[in-house]
Amino acid sequence: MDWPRIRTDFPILDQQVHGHPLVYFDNAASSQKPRSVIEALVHYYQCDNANVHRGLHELSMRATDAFEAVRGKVARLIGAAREEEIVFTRGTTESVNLVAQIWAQQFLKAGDVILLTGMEHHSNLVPWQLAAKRSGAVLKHIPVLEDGTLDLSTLDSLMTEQVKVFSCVHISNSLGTMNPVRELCARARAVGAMTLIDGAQAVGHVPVDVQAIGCDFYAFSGHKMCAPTGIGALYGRYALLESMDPWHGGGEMINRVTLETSDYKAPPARFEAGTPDIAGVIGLGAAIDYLNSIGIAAIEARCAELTKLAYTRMSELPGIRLLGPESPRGALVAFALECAHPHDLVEFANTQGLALRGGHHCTQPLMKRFKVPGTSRASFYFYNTEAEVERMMDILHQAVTFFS
Ligand code: 7TS
Repeated sequence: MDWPRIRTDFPILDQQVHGHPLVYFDNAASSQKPRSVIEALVHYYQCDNANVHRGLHELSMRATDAFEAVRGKVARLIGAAREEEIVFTRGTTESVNLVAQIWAQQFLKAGDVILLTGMEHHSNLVPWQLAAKRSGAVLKHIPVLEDGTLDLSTLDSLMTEQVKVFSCVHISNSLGTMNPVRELCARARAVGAMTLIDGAQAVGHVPVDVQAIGCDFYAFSGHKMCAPTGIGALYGRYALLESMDPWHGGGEMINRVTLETSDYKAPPARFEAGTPDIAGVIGLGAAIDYLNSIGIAAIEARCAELTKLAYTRMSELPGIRLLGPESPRGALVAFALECAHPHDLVEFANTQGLALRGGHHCTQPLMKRFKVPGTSRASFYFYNTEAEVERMMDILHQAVTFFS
């Protein structure tokens, strides 16, 4: 694969920051966008812009065709059985909230158990806390071991008939841990629980097959996989989506409306009230085409290479603590330096043109578990290079000298 050429597809990477070449290692927060995605947005607004679904004129039909074609692309990317199982949302957070509000309101009762893990992003934790409060259900968590993997020995006692919801992150944004989602979903299914996987760090990074995983719902965001911000999706098993009430009321989600009552369209339209983010969806489609042109397996292998190099080189730094399992791991390395607070380190790195992220990464309970106020995190995508990893190492060595 010609990775140096692929890198040139990302115009933003070719710039200086504070007099140094930009090294962008904050991909777990948001990825950069290739020219083809940017051009798809410009093309849509310059040539096809119109509202979808309602128009019989040419532009509306073009916009609708382009919009709806992306549903199939998403379905194929994540192995859904049919494209009607894909609901467009603003991203992972909104997808989880849809399920934690609508599914939970219909099917969760007082005393039921919602089983999560100790490494969930707040967006797969707080919505369930709200659902528990509303329903009287009880929250439980699979603990995280010192090596950053889940303590699966607790499953026999935790995965009981009372568990009605099991949800966990596919790849942890704070540890890099790749959870055995297929096995976990099988265990949850065996006790009759509904399953939802948070795939924010997985889609576009590793091959995802929701049918092989065997989950009921799968949530992800476009912006972490080369698509624009503000667009993502919720996969839901069709029978389940069909059994659910609508979420937002409004245009596009109804069949017939009287002053007193309405009846609702079948999924996915039932969950997509109002004018959607048409440009965002078209951008998501362009991102999927782009990623497929490289190949998700090749992307996974490239990210694993860069991550392994970074992990190995970073483990040589004096006073560093690396969090999460060495391998397998997602494309990130989170660490704590004895000599510097993460925010100070990230500010220091920024003066050298290096974009890291420091803080709790929206996983405060996990930081508490590891007894750190936060960590610094370098996260990679396929357009990063070995030379950038080496440049980061220079900067980290300088930081150790500076702060010690
Ligand atoms: N779940 C995981 C595992 C995530 O990493 C994130 C975002 C979300 C959910 C929420 O995604 P959103 O697109 O709805 O915001 N993670 C991060 C991060 O690690 N740094 O900034 C955002």
